[in-house]
Amino acid sequence: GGPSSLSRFRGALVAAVLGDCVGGEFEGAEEVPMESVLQHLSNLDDETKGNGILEYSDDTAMARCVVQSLLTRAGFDEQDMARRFAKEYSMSPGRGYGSGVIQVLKKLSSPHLSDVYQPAKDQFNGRGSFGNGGAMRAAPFALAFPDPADVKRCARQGAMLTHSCSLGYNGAVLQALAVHLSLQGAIDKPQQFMSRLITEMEVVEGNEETRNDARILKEAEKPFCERLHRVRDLMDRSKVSIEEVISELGNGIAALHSVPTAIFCVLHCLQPRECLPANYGGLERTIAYSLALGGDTDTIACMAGAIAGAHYGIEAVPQSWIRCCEGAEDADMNAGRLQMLYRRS
Ligand code: 8NA
Ligand code: MG
Ligand code: MG
Repeated sequence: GGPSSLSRFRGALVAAVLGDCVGGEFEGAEEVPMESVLQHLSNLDDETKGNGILEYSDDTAMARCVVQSLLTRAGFDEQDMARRFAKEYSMSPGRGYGSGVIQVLKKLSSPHLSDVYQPAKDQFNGRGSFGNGGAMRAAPFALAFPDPADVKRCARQGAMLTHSCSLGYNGAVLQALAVHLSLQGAIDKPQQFMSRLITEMEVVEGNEETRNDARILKEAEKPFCERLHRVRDLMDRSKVSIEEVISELGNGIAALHSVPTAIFCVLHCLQPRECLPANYGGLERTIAYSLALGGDTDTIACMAGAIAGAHYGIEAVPQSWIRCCEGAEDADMNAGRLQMLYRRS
């Protein structure tokens, strides 16, 4: 479909859920052979295997809260969103949340809380979390607002409800921007897409908080910009091994070690690759490749899925995968509602 078509909205929200659900199988694994990934994915096509439904984890649970809040409040309302995160956690605490964020979610459910951003600020001795938990749920912001200024501001504020370190919330801004650009067809020109992301992130990271956090954590002055330059260098290479991707970009639970990685997965899989089946389309390649990196597979595949889904559209998503994943049909319904909000803004 054309820029901002319904197909792209549906692809983004649905493929994010698929990445989370199919990625759960390998989460935390150090090495994931591609054969294991392909076996896992081919089981989804084989209904006789009856491996039941693959459940979604914290990534989708929190993204659903973001979607419901944006739709119900017809925009960003931090009080409402915080309440939904807290309620979702108390109803299903077993979705694989990060060990730190659980404390924030418990505090957010207190009726006496006056500042919804305070619990996140108290994390890690006042430094705040740099985990990818803000980024993993950032895609819906790109699907709710057409203006990139709104996308950046709301993705940042939405992430700060749990992640107050700039290396956490700036990852959410980057992920939302990547989905925003992809929705408009910007990945048709991958080099320009990367240049636009870098230009945007130069501004996003050009402030005192980012410089401070980066210095304390011994990162480059503009950590996400530096990683995006690495993505661009890897894109230009004809052959890149999985080991090189992991050592250059990472596959971990920090936003810095996973958001640029997810972006790379999408760009690397625009073309057919030797290690991936020839009958796979780009979206299937992206998800499979994300899983083969190991580490935080559900979250990297979820973020890569959102960006790739916005690029290829819903037609690229295998029906059999949708049927196997909890929450995928729901995401499909909500994508249309988000597009209505997007068009109204
Ligand atoms: P979080 O805010 O608890 O952060 C995740 C982890 O990152 C923390 O538990 C810490 O170990 C570490 N961390 C974050 N900030 C700091 C800091 N300032 N100083 C020192 N350590 C820090 O949780 P989240 O919402 O960011 O979740 C991130 C990931 O954890 C998600 O992928 C989610 O799925 C989950 N998770 C990951 C795995 C895995 O093996 N990759 C397993 C279970 C859950
Ligand atoms: Mg998860
Ligand atoms: Mg994860």
